Order: sequence, then structure tokens, then C-alpha cells
Amino acid sequence: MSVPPISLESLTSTTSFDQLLTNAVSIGCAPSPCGSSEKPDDVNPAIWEKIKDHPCFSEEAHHYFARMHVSVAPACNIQCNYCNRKYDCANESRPGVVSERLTPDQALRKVIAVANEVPQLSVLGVAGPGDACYDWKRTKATLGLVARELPDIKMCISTNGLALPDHVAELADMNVDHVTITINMVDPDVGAKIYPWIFYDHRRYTGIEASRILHERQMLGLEMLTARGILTKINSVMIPSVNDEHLIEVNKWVKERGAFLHNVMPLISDQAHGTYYGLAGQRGPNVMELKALQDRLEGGAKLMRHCRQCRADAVGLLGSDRGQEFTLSEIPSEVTYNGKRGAYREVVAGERGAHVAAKVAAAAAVKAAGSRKSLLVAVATKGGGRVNEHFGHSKELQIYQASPEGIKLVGHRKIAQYCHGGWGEDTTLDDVIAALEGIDIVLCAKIGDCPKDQLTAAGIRATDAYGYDYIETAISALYIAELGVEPLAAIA
Ligand code: CLF
Ligand code: SF4
Repeated sequence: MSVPPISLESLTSTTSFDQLLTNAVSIGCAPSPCGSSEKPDDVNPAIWEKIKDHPCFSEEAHHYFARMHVSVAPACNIQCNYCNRKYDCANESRPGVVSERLTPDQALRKVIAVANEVPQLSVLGVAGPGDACYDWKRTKATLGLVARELPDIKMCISTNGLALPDHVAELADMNVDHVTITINMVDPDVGAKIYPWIFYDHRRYTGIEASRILHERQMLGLEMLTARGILTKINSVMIPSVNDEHLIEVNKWVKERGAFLHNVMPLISDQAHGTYYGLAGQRGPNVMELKALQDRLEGGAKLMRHCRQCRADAVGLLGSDRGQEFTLSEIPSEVTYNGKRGAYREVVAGERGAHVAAKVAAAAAVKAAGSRKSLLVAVATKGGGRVNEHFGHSKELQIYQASPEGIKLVGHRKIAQYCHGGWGEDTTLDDVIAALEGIDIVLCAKIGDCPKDQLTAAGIRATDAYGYDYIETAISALYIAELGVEPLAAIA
């Protein structure tokens, strides 16, 4: 097992600035004067500048950087059959859910408070709980206030697209570089099964006409953003038997219109949410169905596979929401930005070059092995691109695929936390095993004999032999060992 690297172990969701910087200095991780060395060779430099700190637009950045959403836009101009914004639960992570709505001034206070406490913060997103473009006055006021006070934070919005064409020019003027449009169909017949109504141009439309208008506005908005060089991500909700096959067509349309990323997300449907689909018993796809569709879409518009389907008030690294720490009642009425986040960026810039080099070497090693074997690996990580979380502490595992094409992140699986203060729950482990369907091996920083043996009995091997290594380095070593080139001594 490798020795824990202090700097990367520091990149957890709750580390203070002082701890972070002290640790970085103690291992000689000197701030880099220029972060350019970490740019992957296949990425255009201008695009890289836009995405390198954005945890959603760059899979690599999500290991280091965090987003926060401010819930300033409650109004919406359409109805989706999967949405009910009245429902809230502190443990519920899905779009549309918030615990409190904010005015633009309150949002600014919250952004400053988070920026002072969360070194990883790099992006501010307006993602509802309604529609950022329909509730434009509040969205614009918030983005303007934050841009003035914290100019180094990237701005990002998420919209259903209906009102988007009306605001593209202002988005460009405000230097908003990242826009997400939720596009679930390009055929109004399919749309009519997803959207019961829209409100457009002072009137309400229903049925196929509603979806035709929505579709035309979405395509127009996408084309306008592309023409202005604003990066777009298309979110599509995969709804089995409604639009799952159709998303192949959606992927083609958005690629032709310049979308930067396509993010296919599973429908979240539960009767308790009170949505049309939840009440009607419409199911979401299981993890293997989602992966199968995403695999079919490879080669089209580039896929995002690390989305966590965030709440509209989410805060922190993707997958570890700290929103509950920053409710308005916890934030002083006067907050001043302490400007310390720059130091964190310098530490990361020094680290990322090494990580990218390790990724390239790991992918080359897997390809050079010359095997047709494919391996699905579940990784316990709390950030920094390392295998650095104990199995028993994990609430989600990141899923990587090693194959003749190299190593890539293909998703994540939520799991129940197995370990509670030193003891593990067997019933929890049954749920974890069920959530790991199709997984060959679990990689983690530490695992006890008991859960390891039970996983093995269920056909899922687990090892902590590569704890604290870079994820890709660990996976390439595993892959090669699996081929019998080297012994796989530490695997159960
Ligand atoms: Fe937020 Fe969305 Fe911007 Fe990211 S989230 S507005 S692009 S800053 Fe990211 Fe969350 Fe997935 Fe959205 S993981 S739901 S894709
Ligand atoms: Fe809900 Fe967003 Fe759909 Fe509006 S566009 S109904 S907020 S999911």
C-alpha cells in the first residue's frame, strides 16, 4: 500500500484553509506559478480555460472543485411530469428540491460565506428550484452581485430552454460561460408524454403544440449559445418506455448544434414525491439500463457520466452536499470575502499535472496489455483523484471501466454507509451488494475482513492494496494483474 499523500488527503469536503495550506507546504507541494501543465493534450486551450475548474463540465475537475447552487429562481414556465417543487427532504438529492428560497442579496451573503469556508468552490450555479431564464430578474440580479464581489467564480445556469433565446445576449454580456439546457425530446409526440403544458408568450399551451414550441425554442437557444461560444451541456432525463430509445436521436440533434456535453440522467420517481410519474408508477431505469444507453451513445455528443443530480441548493464537491451547513440562520448578517480560495487553486495546479501524467501512463499501460478484457471497478474516494476513502465510510462509489479503449469514469453508485462508529450492519451490506450489480472489484483505502469476505461470497472482490494511489494508476495495475501478467496477491 502507498503512503497517504498529505496534500491529496487534504482535499476532502470539510478541510479548512489553514490545514490545507500547512499540509501542502509540509510535503513540498509548492504553489505552481502556472497551472497550464495539467491540460490534457487533446483539449483546445481556450476550452480548457473555461472548463478546467468546472466540476460538471470537466470530469477531471470534479475531483478538485466544488459548485454551489443558490435557490433564487422559484418560478417555472413549464410542467414536467417528473417534477414537484413542493417536496423537500434534507436527505433528498434531486433537481428542484430546496430547503429555503433566497433573494439575490441573501444569495450573495451565502456565496461569500461558502467561499470563505469551502476552498474548493469554483462555480456558482442557478438551477432553480424553478427555471433560471423564466425567473430572469432574480437570476440576473444574483449573477451580477456575485460577479462584482467574487469575480473569480464561474457563473453557470440551468434552464428548460423555453425562455432561453430571450436572454442569450445578456448571458454573453455577463460572461456566463456555461449553460445547461434540459432536453428530453426532439419529437413533440414524445414530448407530449413528458410535458402536460407550457406557458409561453402570455398563454398556456398543452399537448403536442406545447412540446413543438418547447422543442423549437430549445434548439434556437442552443444554436444561439453555440454561435456566441458559450459552452452548453444538455441534460436529458431517461424515462423507460417514454424517451429512452429516443435519446439517441436527441444526442444526434444536440451534437449537430454544437452541444459540448450530453448528460443522460436516470428518472427519479417515487410516489412520495407527488409527481405525475411517481403517482402513475412510472419507473426510472436501473443502473445497468442507464449504463447500456450511455454506452450506445458513445461516439456521439461527448457524454457526462459524473452527474449527481443535485438539489437546487447543493453546496460542495459533487456527491458530498454541505448545503445544510449554510442555511441563512447560520450565516452572519454581515460577511466579507476573505479571498483565501486562490491559495487552494495554486495547490491544485501543482498537483494536477502529476495526476494527468499518471492518467496518461495508466491508460497507455491498459491499452498496451493488448487484451479484450473489460473490468468494472467501484472506487471509494473523497476527492483528489485518489483511492482515499474507507469502504465502511463510503456513501457512494465511483465506477470506472478498464477496457482495450483505456480507463474511463462511467458513473457512480449510491450505497448505504456500512460502518457506524466501528461496527458494520450485515443488512446494510446486503443493500450495498445489491447496488454493486455488475461490479468486478471494489477499490478502497481500507476494508475489514468481514465485509470483504461477504463481498467475495457475492462475487465482488475488494482490496485496499492500492489505497491512496491515483485511481487510474490503481486500476491499470489491477487490470494488468487480472491478465496474469503480475500476481494479484492482495485481492481476496
Ligand atoms: Fe450546477 Fe448544473 Fe452548473 Fe453544475 S450541477 S447548474 S452544470 S454548476 Fe452538475 Fe449537479 Fe449534474 Fe447539474 S452534477 S445536476 S450537471
Ligand atoms: Fe420542474 Fe425544472 Fe421541469 Fe420546471 S423545468 S417543471 S422546475 S423540472
